[in-house]
Amino acid sequence: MTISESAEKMADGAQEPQELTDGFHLIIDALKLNGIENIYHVPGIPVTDLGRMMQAEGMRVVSFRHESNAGNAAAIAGYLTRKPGVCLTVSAPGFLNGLVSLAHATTNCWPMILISGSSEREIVDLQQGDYEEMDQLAIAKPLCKAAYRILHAEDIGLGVARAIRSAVSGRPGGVYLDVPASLLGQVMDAAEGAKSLIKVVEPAPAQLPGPAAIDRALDVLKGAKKPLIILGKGASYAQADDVVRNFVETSGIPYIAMSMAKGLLPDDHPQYAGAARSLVLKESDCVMLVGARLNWLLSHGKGKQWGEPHSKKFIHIDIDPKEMDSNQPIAAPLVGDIESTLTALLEKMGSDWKKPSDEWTGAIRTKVESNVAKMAPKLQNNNVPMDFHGALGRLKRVFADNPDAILVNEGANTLDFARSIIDMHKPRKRLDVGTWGVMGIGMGTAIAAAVETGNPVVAVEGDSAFGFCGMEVETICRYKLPICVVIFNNSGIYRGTDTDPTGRDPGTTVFVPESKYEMMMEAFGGEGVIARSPDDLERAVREAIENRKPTLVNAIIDPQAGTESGRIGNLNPQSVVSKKK
Ligand code: ADP
Ligand code: TZD
Ligand code: MG
Repeated sequence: MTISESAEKMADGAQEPQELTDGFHLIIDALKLNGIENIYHVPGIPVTDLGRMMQAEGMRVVSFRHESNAGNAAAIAGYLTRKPGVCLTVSAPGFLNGLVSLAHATTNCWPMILISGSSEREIVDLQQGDYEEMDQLAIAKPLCKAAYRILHAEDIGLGVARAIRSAVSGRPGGVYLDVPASLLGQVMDAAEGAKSLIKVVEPAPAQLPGPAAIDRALDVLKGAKKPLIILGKGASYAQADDVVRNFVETSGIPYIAMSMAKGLLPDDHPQYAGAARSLVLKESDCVMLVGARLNWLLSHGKGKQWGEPHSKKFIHIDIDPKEMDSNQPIAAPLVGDIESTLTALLEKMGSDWKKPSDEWTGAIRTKVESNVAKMAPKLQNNNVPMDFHGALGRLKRVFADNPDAILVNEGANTLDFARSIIDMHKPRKRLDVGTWGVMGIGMGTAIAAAVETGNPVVAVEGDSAFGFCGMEVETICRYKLPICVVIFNNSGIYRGTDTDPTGRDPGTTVFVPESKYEMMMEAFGGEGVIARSPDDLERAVREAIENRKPTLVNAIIDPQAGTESGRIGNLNPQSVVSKKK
């Protein structure tokens, strides 16, 4: 029924005046009914009023300057909360800007819903040239886990419920929800509307491997002389922190943590073998993957790094059966959720589980200690200009004293060095570029981290990485968020030293030297600081965490300090021809 039809009906006096609801309010009610309170948004036709009404109805609506940042915020909100993070955009260009983050969420197995307004279906489908015309549903479909369009107000409850369940059940991922402009204005009886909403019951049901799979895995573990556990961000996403810790400690098996799983158990845990990574990957004879894929980040489980030729046995816990045998044969697949699976393993392990030999754990401890000792003096340097070690050595101390602060991290050298130098002490405190290594996640991630947790956030950003999302410092100031952005300013991508061989232009990877990024924060009322020494840097970041004011620290790093592509330079293709020259 349209608004004028319902008004006519009321004027006729054929019925008592009806209480009405509309598409706008049904969407809001459906989201709120399912516990979704935060929206990451860029306004415009046809969703401007939807954003306003969401705010008026008590939702927290954070308006961004660019949809890619709003989308990255929603993606990480999903990771942090196990509820879909919601990004709300306009049609065609706004939708496309949000799409990279939807694909990023899907790739990382994080629940997210991208809600985009869309234009008149009849005109779009006949390609008659509507305002922001685009067949968004068709474009989104291959890039996310599921995509739906809602055409009728009475289907909004169902559409939102399907989106939520698709995003969080099984392997989580991104969902696209297409909301045509005409849907928002559709009206229906308020009581009928309320009845049409669905509160999703158990959106992410437990999944248990059968008893035979548990026995098989324990047999493989018992046969291992040099076992290793690898914790991935699926394990930190699962929020089964106590069970994970109990399993690791009961088994006595050394473990390493993938980037975002750092801190799931504190990085100073005696079983943590992070500083002996090369040794454990090479020498282990049995590897148990817990919410981590054997993708490029683990060299697909093969090659020199893994001590190939090897006959390692793999045990793999993952909620997605298709992940098994994707790169290496899995001797003991455990298809299930991490909490249920580890609980089932623990029950059968009992209290007299035989821990790995002192020979294995002792060799790892020795290696960890010698590597840590080797690194220590580098981390204490007070060089000016700063290098990565001197700067990060100080930030390591700051995080040790502020274990609840959230570290957001992107860049190449800035990412790789920070990952190995800064210890994390609590779960889900390290948020970074994820599986794709996307530059520009920083500001959206920092904003969502502050909004979802209320904790102070320190975003350690390569100067290039920051450039992809830097305008959101205005958003940080506008919402007065406790975020300290630290730019590792080496005046370029990897290094600030490239030149154009023809002498005409700047080299392709360099920026204006020593750009004054701190002025960007000052422009919007935040604190801007230049740090030239490790002392300056440490002081400024401690102060920002303490006073929770939006702050940008421009940390000047030696332009020569970095290496090409950080630690993954080996992935660059080589030109034989230009080498010859
Ligand atoms: P990392 O990059 O840290 O190695 P990945 O993103 O590669 O981690 O792997 C995460 C894995 O965790 C995915 O394969 C995903 O299916 C899985 N996963 C996500 N949530 C759960 C869960 N609750 N239980 C089990 N596996 C999960
Ligand atoms: N575009 C996107 C969206 N993601 C990317 N990963 C890249 C481009 C390519 N890229 C990297 O992989 S790292 C990087 C780019 C542009 C920037 C590295 O420079 P930085 O860090 O200043 O951020 P360091 O500390 O100077 O190495
Ligand atoms: Mg740089």
